[in-house]
Amino acid sequence: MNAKANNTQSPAKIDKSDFKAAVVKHLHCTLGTDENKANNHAWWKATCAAMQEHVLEGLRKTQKTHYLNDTRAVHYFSAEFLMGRLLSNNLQNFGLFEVASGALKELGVELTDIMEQEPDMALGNGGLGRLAACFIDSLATMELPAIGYGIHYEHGLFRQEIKSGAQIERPDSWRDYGNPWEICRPESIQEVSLFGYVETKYGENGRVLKEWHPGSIVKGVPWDIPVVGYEGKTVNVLRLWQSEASDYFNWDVFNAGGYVDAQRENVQAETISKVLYPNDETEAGKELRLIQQYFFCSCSLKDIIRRYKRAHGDDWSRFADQVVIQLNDTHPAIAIPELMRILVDRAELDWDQAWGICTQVFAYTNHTLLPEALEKWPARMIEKILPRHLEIIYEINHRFMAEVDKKWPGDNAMKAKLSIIEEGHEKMVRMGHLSVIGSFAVNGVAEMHSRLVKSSLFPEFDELYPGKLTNVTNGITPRRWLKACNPSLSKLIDKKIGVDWPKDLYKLEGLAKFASNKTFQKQFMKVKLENKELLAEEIRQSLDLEVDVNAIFDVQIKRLHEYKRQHLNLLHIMALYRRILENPDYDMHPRVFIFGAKAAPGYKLAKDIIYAINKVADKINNDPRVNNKIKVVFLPNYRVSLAEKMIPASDVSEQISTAGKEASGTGNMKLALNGAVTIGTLDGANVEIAEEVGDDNIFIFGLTVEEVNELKAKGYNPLDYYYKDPEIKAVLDWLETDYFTPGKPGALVSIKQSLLDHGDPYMVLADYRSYSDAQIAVDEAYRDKERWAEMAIINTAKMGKFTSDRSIKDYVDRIWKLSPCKIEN
Ligand code: 73E
Repeated sequence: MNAKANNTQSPAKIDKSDFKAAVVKHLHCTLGTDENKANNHAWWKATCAAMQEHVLEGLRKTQKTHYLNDTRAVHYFSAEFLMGRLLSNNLQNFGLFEVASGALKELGVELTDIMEQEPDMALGNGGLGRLAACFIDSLATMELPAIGYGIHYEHGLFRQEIKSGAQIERPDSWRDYGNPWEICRPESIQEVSLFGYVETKYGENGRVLKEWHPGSIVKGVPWDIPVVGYEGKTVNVLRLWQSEASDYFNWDVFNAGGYVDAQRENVQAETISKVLYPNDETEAGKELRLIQQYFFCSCSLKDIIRRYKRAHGDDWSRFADQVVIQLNDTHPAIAIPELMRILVDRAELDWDQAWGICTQVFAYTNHTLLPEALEKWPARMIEKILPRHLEIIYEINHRFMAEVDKKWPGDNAMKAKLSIIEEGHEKMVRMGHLSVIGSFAVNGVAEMHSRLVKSSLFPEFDELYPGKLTNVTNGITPRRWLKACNPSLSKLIDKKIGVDWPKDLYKLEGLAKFASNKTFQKQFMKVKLENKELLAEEIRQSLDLEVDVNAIFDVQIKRLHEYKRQHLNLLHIMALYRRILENPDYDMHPRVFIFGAKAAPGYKLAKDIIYAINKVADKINNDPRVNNKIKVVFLPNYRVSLAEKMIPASDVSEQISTAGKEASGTGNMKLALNGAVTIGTLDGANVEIAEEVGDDNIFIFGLTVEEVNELKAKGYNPLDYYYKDPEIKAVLDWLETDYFTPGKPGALVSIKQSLLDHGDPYMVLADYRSYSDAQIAVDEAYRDKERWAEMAIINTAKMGKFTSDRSIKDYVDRIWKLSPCKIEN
């Protein structure tokens, strides 16, 4: 067949007229409308459909090549993938953005307008889910065989509205009008068992056989989202499982067997993949969450095994050569006993052989040290939902305890400490311990975090398994986080250093030599100003608020959490306001403080902080005495697509977590890449950003981890700071009045209480003065236009290390041992 007629010629050869014809064809034949009737939504869908032709062709070639080459592949197991929008990404990666834009223009349509029609795929909470999305982008770009496995949530992270200053959660419905990228694969449906009981039988030669009689069976339906690598050669897949009632499971027969009770436990199958738990950094502890985790792990393992068996039959000896599974935190840790179950109970391998395979297949990434995020499940709950898995976990632990005894003979305290089972009034299963024991590699996500994983989270495991614990510093994809989201800066960079940087980010280093060049400084800052104008327009539209683009755009965007300390930022804003009220000539460069943050719906103080930011914003923005020196902006519904607008327009990046609490952070990298200068603590990846840009190009403040620990050991008393620093006292007392909440005194008091009565667990007051001083230094630096431009350029120039391609290279070289596989066109 004529390739052109089929419209599947290589994307490199597509021109404007081809693209136009394809869009019009889909408008007619896929959507049943025409150019005169089509609205932006229809144009968006037709454009996606035109793109999807190339995407699917790339996917087919990739899958065929991987199959023919029987490639070893990484399987990235993650309960979250925060993909955002895909049209602009896919156009960019195929090199068709300009072509599409021109083609649509000729049809009277603005590409950037129709891109706004795409709902974000918000199947994640924050950094952990976005990291997974960046990683699969890099894997495809680097032509590595990889599959992402996760859950096809019907509702992603809630949509945030702000009503009278407070957060309201609304359901997210990302596929209400159909998602043009996903493909349902009914031919690869899997079945997953739940509940029921285990029967012990005796086989030949007295072998103990375990048979799990499930109380419920659900269907897992796979939906594939193609993942297009940069330059469009490899198209990998993100496979997301949707739960459905099983038609195979016959309740009448089951009940006739006498297991009537089991029916009570039958979960509504469809509820499993209904909604993403909106908790970031907290463990939900809910039965449905465990079922979600098991559901997607079981489907994914069976999918992997089906593919393996197609090539290798029942020969398990090569499984670990072909398959590596990366566990994105402990959320998929239940995959470890599930693979053991499949190997021991189903494939009838003996325990040691099965365990040998498992411990060569799994690797685990730890993302947090926060105690409230370390997953533990009541043993009773696991027993109820997954009775066989609990037995397997006990057996793993039994054997592990023997290992511990060998290393530390007779040390029962050590056994209790390292055991997978935490004894207490309720027995709990520690998923972190299970993950470390069942994996061949364990990594933290930034140098400092990995050091803390070794020294304070798992020190004994580090002693027991030398070399198992390691670091892979996080990264971000420069394709989305610079090339696509900041086209003006990208073009300027292209002109200056060539076009190779999206695939080799260390090339940005080439900008450093122009950092003090006045002409380049002007060009760089002109782009920043244009981006600020675009964001100012967004703010106008969203909040009906005018902001001055010559002011410093100071941005804090991340989930709302006490440890991230948005309230430290807020206290400082209140202090500036107070300084201006006390001295109308208070000398500062105008600043716009911009926030974006969602709070977990059940996290009261986090919601109170959002409310406080909005109330303080109302007051300051409408107070003529402020004379526009400060504006406070809270942009609702922070999400990937909003980040793409905010990041290019930022001057200052707020990375102000308590030292030791933010494992890495990735927003810090995105902002610096786009020329924002960081004000931050020595926490997470900030430490490595500081190393790269140098002390002169970052504003570091606050206690170090060691100082935090010393102060805690000595006895931290926030009242010391309250009484010694009149500004702290004044702003905290202000929160108790009705100044910001007229007629509602005390509406903001919970923040003061958390800092004074509840011990200020994240040491906001201890770091306040140092933060305020650093902000004065920021202000001074910004006023020196040339100095600031130089700092901003250096920040962009020195971000090479933080491409997710580098992270993936680290994983590949040190953990996964994968080779690229070229896809011929
Ligand atoms: O520091 C970030 C890190 O950059 C960390 O807080 C975050 O992961 C990012 C990527 O490595 C993270 N999220 C979670 N734990 N760590 C988490 C925990 C429970 C549910 C959802 C997310």
